[in-house]
Amino acid sequence: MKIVEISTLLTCPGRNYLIVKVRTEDGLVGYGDATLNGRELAVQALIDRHLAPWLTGCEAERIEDIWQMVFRQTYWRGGPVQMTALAGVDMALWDLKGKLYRTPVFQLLGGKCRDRVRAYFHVHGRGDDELLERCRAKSDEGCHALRYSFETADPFERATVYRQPHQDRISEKRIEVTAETLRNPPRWDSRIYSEDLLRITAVLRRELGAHVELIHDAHERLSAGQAADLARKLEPFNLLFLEDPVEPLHKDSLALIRSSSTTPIAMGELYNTVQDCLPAIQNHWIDFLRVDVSHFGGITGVRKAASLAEAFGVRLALHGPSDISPLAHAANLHIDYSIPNFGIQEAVLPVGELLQVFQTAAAYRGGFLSLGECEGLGVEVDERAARSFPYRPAYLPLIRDNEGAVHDW
Ligand code: GCO
Ligand code: MG
Repeated sequence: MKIVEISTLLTCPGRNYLIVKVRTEDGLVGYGDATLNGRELAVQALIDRHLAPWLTGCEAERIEDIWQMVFRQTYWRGGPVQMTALAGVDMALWDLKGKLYRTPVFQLLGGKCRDRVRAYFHVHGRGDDELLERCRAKSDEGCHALRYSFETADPFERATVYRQPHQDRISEKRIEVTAETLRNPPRWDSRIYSEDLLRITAVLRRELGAHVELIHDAHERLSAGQAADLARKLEPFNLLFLEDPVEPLHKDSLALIRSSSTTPIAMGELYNTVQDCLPAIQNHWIDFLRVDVSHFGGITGVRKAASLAEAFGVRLALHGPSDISPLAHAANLHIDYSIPNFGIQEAVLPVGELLQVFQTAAAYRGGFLSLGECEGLGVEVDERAARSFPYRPAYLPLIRDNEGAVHDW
């Protein structure tokens, strides 16, 4: 069954998503997600101009072979743009194969290892009180795993507020910034943030009790020493994990954190290949691997990393932010169902205009995600609706330190 067309659709139902569509000679269609936040056009050009002509005519069922062709035979390996393009094509091929055999993708991956998938959600508050109130509300809804973030005022220059990356509470969308905002970015001070994090975490643990799972994302903003110190001081509060304590290029820093503390560590949303994950996994520096199905060569790529992690007792907590589409969130679920070393799933529920473009078989109830009856990924794409929400240029935010130098975001 030959591929006759690979095309892309860039849509902005609230934020930008790049949808990949693969069509075969039998008229079957599969969809995948190739969204790379802030670099959508680069991925789109790679798929439309380079991959589509090259892959047209290939056998659609030979998913691994196509994966190897794109990963190895193009000579230029890895990197976020290429691995996102590959991810979109790979996901679409799995979707298509599921539709061909009229079965959900998790069946093709070996079948279910669990009946439902434990999920965690983002909770953001401006200060201790607001954060606590929102955590309580989320936990009253039945969600007992919370990734908390907050804003903190500079004690010396009270007008300066430090913000952590977060998603809007109502729409669950990250607030993207315009070119104008990039010229005057907000400030950041890791020392002040670390002190406030310790205070806020103590409040949350005390007020929410021992059984709520707490997750904190440091978003690669700390130095190795700061992260090691913080991880050690967070031990009494029993986090499920501390995420991305250091930036991804500083993999060796994880060794210092591990030798200083027993706080579980999660990392991986900025890794693109199994080779990127290797040191963290084989040295037992992390407890949870958080790769992103859309930036890691799709389901085929993530399955490779999952097997490697399984051998070292590392569990998966796949990246599931609002900047990947319901197609990728569904792909996450199919993987979560079918791997033995699942940990927890980061979740965002589709709202607003997103629901006009994507109808997903994924459902959420009382802290768990599940998939209803479905074929392929279980996501219907309304292309007409997608076309009615044209691309809007948007950027990831920047921050600078108090002297005005660039700081990791
Ligand atoms: C998370 C992440 C994201 C990223 C975003 C960047 O853990 O959910 O850190 O929110 O900031 O994916 O585009
Ligand atoms: Mg993160």
